[in-house]
Amino acid sequence: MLMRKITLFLIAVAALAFAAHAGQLSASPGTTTSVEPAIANSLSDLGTQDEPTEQTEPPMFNGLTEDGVQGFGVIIFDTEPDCTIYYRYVFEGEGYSEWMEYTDELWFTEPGHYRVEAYAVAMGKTVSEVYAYEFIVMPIVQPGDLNHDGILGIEDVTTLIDIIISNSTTTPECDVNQDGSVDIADVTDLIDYILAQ
Ligand SMILES: [Ca+2]
Ligand SMILES: [Ca+2]
Repeated sequence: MLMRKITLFLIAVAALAFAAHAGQLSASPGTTTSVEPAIANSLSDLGTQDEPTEQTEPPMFNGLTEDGVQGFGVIIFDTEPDCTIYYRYVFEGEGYSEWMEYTDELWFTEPGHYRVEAYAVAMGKTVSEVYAYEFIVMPIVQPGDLNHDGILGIEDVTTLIDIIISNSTTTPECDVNQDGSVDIADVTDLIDYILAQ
């Protein structure tokens, strides 16, 4: 029996809550990397097999996001209907997850770097190469929310004052009025905003 060759497409979509940033995303199909596909003798082997790929080239960065993207959904398409897709992912280089059966789009919201890999199995045999997609989920920066609790409050004011007085390293959240510098005007603007809430 001739083995069908199946192509997978890994497509990324932006988080719904921040769809306004979707224009910054690259939605190009996943690019094949030069790896040897896994050969699974049966579906039941998949959960226990050794990591089936050996990277022979640097990873392809084909889905890098821009600032302000809070989450990434990955949808995996195949070119044949009768296959099972398996995927795994690695977050911040901390090691791969187990291979898991793909049933629905995947969502990743924790800020950091992700690599998702997928391949297809039909009739107990691997029928595709391993396709990969990489992306970075960036945290949303709310000016003034220095402690990242989602609220503008007195703790943010005191932290901002401390940073300015001690000349500590600033973060993007410190620039409350978004004028490119961090100074006392940001403190007063933050206080004004809190009082007006
Ligand atoms: Ca806060
Ligand atoms: Ca400022």
